[in-house]
Amino acid sequence: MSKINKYLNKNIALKLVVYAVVIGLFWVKMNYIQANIFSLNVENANEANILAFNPLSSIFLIFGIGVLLGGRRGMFVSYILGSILLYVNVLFYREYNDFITIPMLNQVANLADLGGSITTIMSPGDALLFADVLIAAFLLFYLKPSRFQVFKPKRREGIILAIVAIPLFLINLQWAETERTDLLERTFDRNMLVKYIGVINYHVYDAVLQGKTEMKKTMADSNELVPVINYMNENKSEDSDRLEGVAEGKNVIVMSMESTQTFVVDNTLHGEELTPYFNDLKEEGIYFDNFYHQVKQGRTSDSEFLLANSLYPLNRGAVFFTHSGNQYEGLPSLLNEKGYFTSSMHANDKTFWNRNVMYDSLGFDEFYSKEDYDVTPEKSHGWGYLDEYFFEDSLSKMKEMDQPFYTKMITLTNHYPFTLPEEQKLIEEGETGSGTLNRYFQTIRYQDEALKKFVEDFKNSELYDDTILVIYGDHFGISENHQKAMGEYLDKDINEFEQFQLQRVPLLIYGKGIKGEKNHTVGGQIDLRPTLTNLLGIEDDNPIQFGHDLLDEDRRQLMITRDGNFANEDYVGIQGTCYDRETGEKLEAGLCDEGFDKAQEELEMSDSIIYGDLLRYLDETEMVQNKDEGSNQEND
Ligand code: GP9
Ligand code: MN
Repeated sequence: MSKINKYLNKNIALKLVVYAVVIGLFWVKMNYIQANIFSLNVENANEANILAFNPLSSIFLIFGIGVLLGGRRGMFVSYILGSILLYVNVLFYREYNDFITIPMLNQVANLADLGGSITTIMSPGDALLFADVLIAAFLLFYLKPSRFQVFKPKRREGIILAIVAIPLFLINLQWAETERTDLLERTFDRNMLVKYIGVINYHVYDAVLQGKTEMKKTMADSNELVPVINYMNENKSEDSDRLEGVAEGKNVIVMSMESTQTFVVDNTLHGEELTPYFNDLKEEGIYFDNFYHQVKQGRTSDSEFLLANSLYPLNRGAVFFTHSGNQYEGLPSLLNEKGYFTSSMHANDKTFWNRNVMYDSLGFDEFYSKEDYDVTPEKSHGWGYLDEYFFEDSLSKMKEMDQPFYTKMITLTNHYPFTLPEEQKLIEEGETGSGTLNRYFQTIRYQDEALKKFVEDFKNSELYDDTILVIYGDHFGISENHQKAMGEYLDKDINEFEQFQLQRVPLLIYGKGIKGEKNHTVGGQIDLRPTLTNLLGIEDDNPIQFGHDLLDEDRRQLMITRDGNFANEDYVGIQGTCYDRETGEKLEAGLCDEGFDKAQEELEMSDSIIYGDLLRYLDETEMVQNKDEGSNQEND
């Protein structure tokens, strides 16, 4: 009897060892990836420990499900699928410094184009990330020391594993809350989420979020718009007269410059200016040097969304894809009503970023896409039509347009991977440790030359007298993957604060009658629409806009990023840390509380509008509000 018992115990012990080693193997791998491949900004020992602990609950969960559904085979399938999931995240992270969201999966065609070739982000060493799969296979199927049974888990053991995952996750969450309270409720930053709950749990969280957001539209009703309208009324800046209507009745050209960051302006390489033409041009117009991009996963399309609606883009996916069917009160529609002919010009496939669909929702009359340009192989490179030819063709089109017109141009050549034909290289490559940054200097320099030709031709055309030109950068070109090289070039350490400040993009308003000035106001792309309508002297009857006219001297200076960070006149708040905006010095955290709260409030409100498609209730709600105001007056 005792012999049998001994035998059984030994087998149970072996089983536990196999469980422990297989779980341990996956744990080590996941830890390695989270700590060494992702850059999650671990700030102290507590965070490092949370990061090391957080894979456990998800491992118990996936192996538990595996065993429950298919015994040891099921466990092995979980091991393989888990490994693939981790690897997909590794590849995505290398390219985007971000984690995939479910809405992004609908954009695979776009993603493939965006990231260039997938082989460039894979490396032979990655095979090591799968070496453990072989060890796991051996342990699960072949390990059989003499007088022991091979590992044969019972299905109900799967339930036990999955149940153990629950307290493990609760411990994880409680622990994470010591660093960040209400983590799951108030975190927009995926890097932060992964740091605290781990990448696999993050995907579960993302799936729950997806379900919730899908519910929101179905459940939404017009009452939800009331607090939003009230918020807008409370936060409105007083109408300013500054430069109001100076461009009344004029045509508008808005030029979105691909991947153009402010750090290139007035900067040099090998003693040569990177943007010599823009540097001079900006002296003749209103140039903003504290203007930030506010995009997230939708990149250029997010910047277009900000401009058209003065709403924040989404934190997950590109709103151009996920909510193109919503009702909007886009700037193009407004301008149409005021007699403008509105168009967008971009020599890429019209389906890219779902533009052909979304542009209709925003109210554009026309979209001049690739098929409307004389795109030939000789005039193309990399992403397609070279900027110089795009500019040339676009100007000819404008000369034929009905006036007044509003047209948005989007350049393309200065896009990752930043390559150029030999003849178009006007400056030597950079000499930093990053090929990407080194080439970026060349494409930036090229773009400036193309701009010069365009603006000079524009100035010599009849359009000049009646047109204002607004030039802005759409988003960063150099990601934080290249921080070290950036530090070499700028000759400073690129810390969290500097990285934040690198998200500034140029903004210039230029045209006859507009006097040159340097404007230091802190703002972002969300402010473009109210700035433009003020210049055009147009009454904008859409009450739901988060932006504040950049030209208004009493404006609220607050720029909120999609991650819930912010910059205002005095501070920059990044993930709970407060900095002096001028010096970059770390300050007492409480000073930024107000900014963080405001950021949270506005982002949530903007999300509720998009997820609930609330603008469809605008007319109804305003009618009710007006009626209320009317009856109040009667009572007075
Ligand atoms: C593509 C162009 C570039 O049409 O707008 O897209 P991006 O990668 O910058 O979002
Ligand atoms: Mn872009």
